Amino acid sequence: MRHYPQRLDPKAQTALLGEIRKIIAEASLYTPTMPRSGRPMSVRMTNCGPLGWVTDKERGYRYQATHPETEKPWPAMPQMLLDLWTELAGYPHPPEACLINYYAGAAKMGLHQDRDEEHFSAPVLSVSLGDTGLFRVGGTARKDPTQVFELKSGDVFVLDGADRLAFHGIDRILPGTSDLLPEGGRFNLTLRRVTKPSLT
Ligand code: MD3
Ligand code: FE
Repeated sequence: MRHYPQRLDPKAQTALLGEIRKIIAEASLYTPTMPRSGRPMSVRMTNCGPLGWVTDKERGYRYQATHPETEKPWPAMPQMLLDLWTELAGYPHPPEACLINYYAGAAKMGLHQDRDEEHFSAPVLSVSLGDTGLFRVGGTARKDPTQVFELKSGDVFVLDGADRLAFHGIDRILPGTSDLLPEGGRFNLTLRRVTKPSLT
């Protein structure tokens, strides 16, 4: 697991936030629901790039090329994010999905693994914007001991190797820790590869 504290300076954070606002204007944040129970998640989500991660009661966790409400293709991934992936991911193919999570005041995300992708050889790259998030990460078994890190605005994390399948979650955000978002809260962007690159 590689942590790049403050990899984006305040100017770059503002520029990236502008790109995220444009994406949300086209592909609004929606409230995902858990498979089977239909229970709403506290985090709101949207995506950019060729594929997006979605979940609902009927069809569960999956990647798809369209927004679940508008059924329009996801907006393109901003060049800044593609460049960040090229620079830091160490993976010779571009990311296919960028999940945009928005945590308002009391939102959190329970401990889980990311395993809806076709393969796990590509890293996951995460960018945080706005209020600090308390990020909990353990091992590849749910019962493994966990550690908590603060994810601050402008921080980038790259998860590869064994850490790619580590259990992780967001315990809570710390309101008022960043001035980037006037409305408060936290955005997290996760860039992923979903499909196996073809050998040709
Ligand atoms: C550790 N998001 O969207 S990003 C998720 O801050 C997710 O919104 C969190 O977990 C958030 O699935 C954490 C950091 C992250 C992303 C992927 C990981 C940590 C990870 C994959 C494996 C291990
Ligand atoms: Fe995750």
